[in-house]
Formats: sequence, structure tokens, C-alpha cells
Amino acid sequence: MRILSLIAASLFLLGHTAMAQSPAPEGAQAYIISPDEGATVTSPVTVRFGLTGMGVAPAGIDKANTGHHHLLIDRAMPTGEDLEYSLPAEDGLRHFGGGQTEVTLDLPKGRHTLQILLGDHNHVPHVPPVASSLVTITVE
Ligand SMILES: [Cu+2]
Repeated sequence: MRILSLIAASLFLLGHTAMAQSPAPEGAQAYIISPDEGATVTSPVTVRFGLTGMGVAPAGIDKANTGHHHLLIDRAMPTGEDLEYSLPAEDGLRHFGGGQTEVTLDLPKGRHTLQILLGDHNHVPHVPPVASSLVTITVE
């Protein structure tokens, strides 16, 4: 009996780990609609998020092939093990857990980078990660 409950407990743990990451459908692509790569803009800057091959769903809604946008501002894309956990909510990593598809940012003058990374209902990046290319802008 004891062994059986140990097995049940490990199966639960395995199941839990496996649930931590959601698969991305083949060909899914996040992108930044605007501003354009290399654009010179004035602050505040409205950033519009695009997504093809998947749907947008608010955080907490566990629905296959959906996710919500995160915007990396002047921040490198997470790599390795960091991609297996919920994305932190920190400076330069904004969550749009309400399913928003744009944001208006106050940015200081100078060069800035923007990049989108999609997260699932638990804010965990998909497998493979669904990210936009890096957009570099200059704020005048
Ligand atoms: Cu999130």
C-alpha cells in the first residue's frame, strides 16, 4: 500500500512537471506590428503586438494553442532553464495577462530594444518559445 502511494505521488509529481510547459503549434509566430525595426520615434511610444498561428487568451485560462504577450524592453530574451518557469514581472519584462495587444510606453531618449515573448496560462514560455524578432528603435 505504501509503495502504491509512493508511485501515485511520483506520478503526480511527474504529471505536474510535464504540465509546466505548453506546446506551441508549428509555425506560430509573434511579431511587433509597430514601431518598425530601426524607427525613430517620440515618447510616448505605442507598441502593437501581433500573433499568427495561435490565439490570445488571458493569463489563467488554460486553452490549447493560446497565450498572452510579454514585452521585453531593453532586456535579453531568457534562455535555457529560465524558459521552463513562469516569467518574472520585473522592470523591462511586462506581462499583458489581460490579453492586451498593445501598450503605450514612456521611454527615455536614446536607443531601445523591444521583443515579444508569448507565455501560456502560467506565464511559462511555450515549447518551442514563441518570440518576435528584436526591434531596435531610437527615441528622440
Ligand atoms: Cu505573463
